Amino acid sequence: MPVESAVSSRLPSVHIAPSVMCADLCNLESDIRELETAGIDMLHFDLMDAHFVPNMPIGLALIQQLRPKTDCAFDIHLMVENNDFFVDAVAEIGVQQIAVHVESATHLDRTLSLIQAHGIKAGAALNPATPLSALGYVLERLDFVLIMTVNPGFAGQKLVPSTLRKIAECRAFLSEHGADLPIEVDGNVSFENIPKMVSAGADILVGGTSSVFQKSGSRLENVQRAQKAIKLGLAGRESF
Ligand code: S6P
Ligand code: MG
Repeated sequence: MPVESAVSSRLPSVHIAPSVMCADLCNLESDIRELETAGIDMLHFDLMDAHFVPNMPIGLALIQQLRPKTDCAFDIHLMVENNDFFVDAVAEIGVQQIAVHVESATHLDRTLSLIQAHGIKAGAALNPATPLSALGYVLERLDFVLIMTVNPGFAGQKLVPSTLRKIAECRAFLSEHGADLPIEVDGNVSFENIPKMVSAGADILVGGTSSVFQKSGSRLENVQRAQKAIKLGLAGRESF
């Protein structure tokens, strides 16, 4: 049975969402300005609690202080145990989408409903080893899917190889269920990996140390290079 609420909710183009934890946190405002000049309209925030994942790079205060300084959409990736606390906290700040890990959510359907009750897009995030079947009974609640292409917790990791076919299988799984949802991919979204990820069906690319924040180029040069890689990927979509 098609999931009517989800039909045609896919984004018209591929978006790059720079990962704020990879930015220069001492000069964050100037980093954001440079990204905006490059055409970026979405920022990815990794909220970790040092329990679900062993790290805690940025917190709520940073998101709150940044909110009035940019019109970019705020894309929140929760890697925490107490999901509902963080959902309420970031909703209060004003964010546009929130992804919750299926591995940490005890009551996944309830947490997705809570996100949507705040008028925010709700996504389910999957660790590399988590099967797509985990999405089966929450499809009606989803506005997007977040496929982790590294194990969550840290920037600068190597792609988990099976995740490339997982993106393609996720696209097929969603189509089979009539759920044409955007797929976000996160982890080692490098200039080399972007064409493969986009060909496989990725719509939102989290840009970290392997693309947007790569040291060899300016933010602007890196975004332009990523956009070229996206074009290659879109051309290759036909082959999937
Ligand atoms: C990792 C986190 C990510 C990273 C991003 C870093 O747990 O969810 O959003 O910030 O993956 O990108 P890169 O290119 O360094 O892997
Ligand atoms: Mg992330």
